[in-house]
Amino acid sequence: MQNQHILQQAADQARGLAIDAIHACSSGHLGLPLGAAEIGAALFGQDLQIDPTDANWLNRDRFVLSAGHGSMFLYGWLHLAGFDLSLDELKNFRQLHSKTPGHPEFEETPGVECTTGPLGQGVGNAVGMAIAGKMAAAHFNTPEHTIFDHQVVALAGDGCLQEGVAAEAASLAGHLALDNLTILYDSNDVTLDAMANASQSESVIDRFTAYGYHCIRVEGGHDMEEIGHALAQARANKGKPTFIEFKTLIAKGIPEVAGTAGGHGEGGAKFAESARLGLGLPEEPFYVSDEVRGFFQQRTAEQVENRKRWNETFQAWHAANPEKAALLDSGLKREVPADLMDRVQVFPEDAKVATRAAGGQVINDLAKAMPLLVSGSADLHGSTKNYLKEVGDFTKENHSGRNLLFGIREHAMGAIVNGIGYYGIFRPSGATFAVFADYMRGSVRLSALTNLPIFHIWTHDSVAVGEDGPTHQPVETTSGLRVIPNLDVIRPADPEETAGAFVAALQRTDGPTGLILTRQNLSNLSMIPVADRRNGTLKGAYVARREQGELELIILASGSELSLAMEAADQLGPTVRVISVPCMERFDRQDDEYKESVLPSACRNRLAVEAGVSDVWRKYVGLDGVVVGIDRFGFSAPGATVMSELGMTVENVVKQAALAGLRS
Ligand SMILES: Cc1ncc(C[n+]2csc(CCOP(=O)(O)OP(=O)(O)O)c2C)c(N)n1
Repeated sequence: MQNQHILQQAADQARGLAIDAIHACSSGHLGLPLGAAEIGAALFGQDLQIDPTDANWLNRDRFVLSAGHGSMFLYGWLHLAGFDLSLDELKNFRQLHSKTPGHPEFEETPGVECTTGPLGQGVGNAVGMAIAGKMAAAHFNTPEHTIFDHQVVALAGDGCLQEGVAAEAASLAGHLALDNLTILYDSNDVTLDAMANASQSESVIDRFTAYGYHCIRVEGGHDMEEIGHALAQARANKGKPTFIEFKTLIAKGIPEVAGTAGGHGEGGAKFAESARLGLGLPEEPFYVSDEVRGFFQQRTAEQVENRKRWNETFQAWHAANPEKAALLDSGLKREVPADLMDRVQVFPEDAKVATRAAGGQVINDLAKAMPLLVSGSADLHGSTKNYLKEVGDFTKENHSGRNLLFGIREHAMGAIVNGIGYYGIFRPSGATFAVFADYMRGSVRLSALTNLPIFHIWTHDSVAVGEDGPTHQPVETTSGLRVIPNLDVIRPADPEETAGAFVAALQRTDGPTGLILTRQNLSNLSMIPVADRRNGTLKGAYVARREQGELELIILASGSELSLAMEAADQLGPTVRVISVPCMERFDRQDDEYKESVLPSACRNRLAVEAGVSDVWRKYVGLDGVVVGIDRFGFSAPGATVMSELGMTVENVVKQAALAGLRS
């Protein structure tokens, strides 16, 4: 390798930066930045096709530090490589408003492709980015012009690879033969509490061979030449993803802790002085030599040239393919057609349809208007009904297919959908039964934290699932999702609200949405104007039935229970208002005037009805209000029987409404 000497120097200086940053704040993880320093040098000094002066260059390689605890690895290398991340930012590691938060955070730091820290997620994100890269190539490259041909590289440790989410995602990537994906395994035989062999005895590399990867084992994980050779092989490899196991020494550079679990965290930082000396660094902390700076300046100049050459191709492609170019542009800007709602058919007034089935029609209408919408399911397309007709499946042979077959891998589905979201051209969605949303919760939480405009379809939304019994009957799931900040949870009441719900999900560009849909058929609530139901859903809540005369009681309901509320109100009399609340989060974002117009504060006689746990509804009904909910698990019986046994009947709502009214 040509630049072996200078890259080795850079590796040791990167070690110094990590030691000094972690020493300065007395927290962080030293083991990985020190143990993988040569891997970092080979990646940022030689392998990765990136342009530090244009961190968001479209055809850049995506580098994902899945082992996000080793964030100083990433910050150190981004700094050295010339990204807009100053030495002062490294000195402010983990401090308020720095660009160097404890774990890498999307959109906080140039060059950070996704938020990582919860182990294993980054591997799933990288698989999503690799899928998106293949889709982008299929949608936009032409025989004359290649504009997408980058790689996705993830660095993972034992922790990531022990996690189920990574195993699920890696297995799918092998099946899909994603040869634009390389997973680097920092194999240092250490986790956090102990040596890795305290909890792991499989051969990880054999597992990846079984997944269908091209596997390379590098014994000399600190040997620049061996590392460079393996990375070059990965880049040249076609037809399979690549997995490289690098044998490394954790915390290399701090002999007191190197190779032990004590090297994983910040423990070694107290040896900063002697470590600097041992590494051949001067006493001055945060030291970077002029030679290393010069090397990376030269490297940046090459990368800029490389990107400019690509830019010429891009311009030629742009001129030759105006339609594709406009589509790409709209994807990057997360645009949706202004008349999206009108693109969705109006359902027959007498329709009796499950909202999952309505959703299937709606998403197909929307997919025609939005060619970059992709829709996946965790082996439940037949039940979740979100299969896109006539656009094919994404397979290893067909990268333009728009249905993603995740298999029974809900958690990976969440992480992969996020990866596609991070990539930023496509509008991805996943689907499974609502009760399994908890299997993917780790990824859903991250989509909310990172403001990703993705959505999930979660069907079979209550005890009305019926015969499958309590294992398949969500009661706490919908409200459990509602407590995740920045996640919109929409539970529509009929087909028209379902149309509104999908449009809301697609119009939202600053966060994820969960669509909670029924298994059972529901009546189309055609006594409420179509426009009220659709646009009311966009607002989160609206008046579904307005009182006549003085308002005496407000009934709030969502989803399948809206029809119970409407019937109960008819029995209770004209002074009852019914509010449909498909989405609490959207309603809570409305201005006070709208909220007051829907839910007048003067009326304290309030009742909420939803076939799920009751607590969240207290924010609308107050301590004096009544919630007709289900605060227990269900049981196996026909859906209508379970609903009525658990109080989800018009009679019970009427009875409880009397209580709500009497208490004033
Ligand atoms: C999902 C999840 N569980 C637990 C943790 C806490 N944690 C952070 S690092 C770590 C050990 C990781 O071991 P390894 O990947 O081998 O990292 P290394 O010791 O090589 O730095 C643990 C348990 C986490 N960040 N995410």
